[in-house]
Amino acid sequence: MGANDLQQAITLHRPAKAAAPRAEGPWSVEAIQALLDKPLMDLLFEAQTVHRQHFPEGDIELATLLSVKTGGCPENCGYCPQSAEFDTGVKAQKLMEVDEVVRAAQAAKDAGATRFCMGAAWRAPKDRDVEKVAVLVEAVKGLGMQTCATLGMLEPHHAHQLKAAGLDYYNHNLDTAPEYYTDVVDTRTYQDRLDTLANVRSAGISVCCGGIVGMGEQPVHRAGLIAQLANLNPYPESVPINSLVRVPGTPLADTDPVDPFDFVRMIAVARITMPTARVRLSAGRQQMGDAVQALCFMAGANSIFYGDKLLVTGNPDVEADTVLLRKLGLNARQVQEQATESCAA
Ligand code: SAM
Ligand code: DTB
Ligand code: SF4
Repeated sequence: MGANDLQQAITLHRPAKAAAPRAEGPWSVEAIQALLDKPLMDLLFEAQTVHRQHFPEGDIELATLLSVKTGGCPENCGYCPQSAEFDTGVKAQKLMEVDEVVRAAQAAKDAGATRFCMGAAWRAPKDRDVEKVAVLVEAVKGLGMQTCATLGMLEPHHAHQLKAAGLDYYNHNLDTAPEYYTDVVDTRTYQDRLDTLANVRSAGISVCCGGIVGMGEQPVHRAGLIAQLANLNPYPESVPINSLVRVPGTPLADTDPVDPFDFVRMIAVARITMPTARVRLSAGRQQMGDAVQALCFMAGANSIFYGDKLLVTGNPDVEADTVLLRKLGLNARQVQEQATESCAA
């Protein structure tokens, strides 16, 4: 084949046309479904184009999680190892003391994390719980980190109290489409979730809201989740996309694993529909492999949970992530600094 033939073959295979920047919402479920159904390479190209327009530096945000109050939760979220209804072997623990939390946050900061997210297995915190968490938030903020908390449903006065303590983000996921929600949890409603998100917004706290892929949902439910997120006005500043961690003892433990390319598609569509959000490649990375994670970054993921543990399940360790980021040429400066420090130690 001559050079001209080769050029022609390439041109015939894929007309080289840059993806047009998309207008922002409102998004119909059908429009999102159409994106999810695109040929993967076209979808990746479009997502990467949007990504580069809004995040020219291409850095990956590193957020560390800590379960500050573990297990014994009265809700029955079918995916969750911390529900008291399921026998998962998770031991309930009371709220951690401030100095323990500060030690963990300082260690996360030293490892390169910029955000620290405190999770509590509550349906909704009581006034006295919020008072205690406010102390934790203030202490972590004092270390110069961005603060995030995920504590369950919040009343307006709780949100204001946390904001006053220095809370930057509140994580509260919609998890799936409204029509599938009752298949997953029935101790609260979708509207309860939306009400908490509105309370968080009104208090001036940035919203971290996403969902889970791989809970036995249909493709239309995946499109429905993205439509809900992208049509929040404004859409969330952070969008965690979790791949279900199938924990023995939970009702969803035997669900079929999600096709990795379908997961990548969800990241890409989150990026296209919420162009300025930090899209977080969240739970499930331990089961994912480096190549799929690399595709997720290509699709526009620019945040990860960073640290050996999520809340109660595992996560790739810091060293593995450092190696992966270095191999991919991501966060070159941070990775370099960390390597120098560990050599000096
Ligand atoms: N109790 C609070 C709540 O439900 O909002 C905060 C903690 S809860 C563990 C935070 C989020 O973690 C859930 O909304 C869900 O999206 C995610 N999550 C929990 N278990 C998971 C699992 N096994 N796999 C993937 N994501 C999970
Ligand atoms: C989110 O979207 N994922 C995180 C965080 N927000 C709180 C939690 C993932 C939990 C995975 C299972 C576990 O370790 O409990
Ligand atoms: Fe409780 Fe949150 Fe787990 Fe649901 S996801 S059982 S509310 S800790």
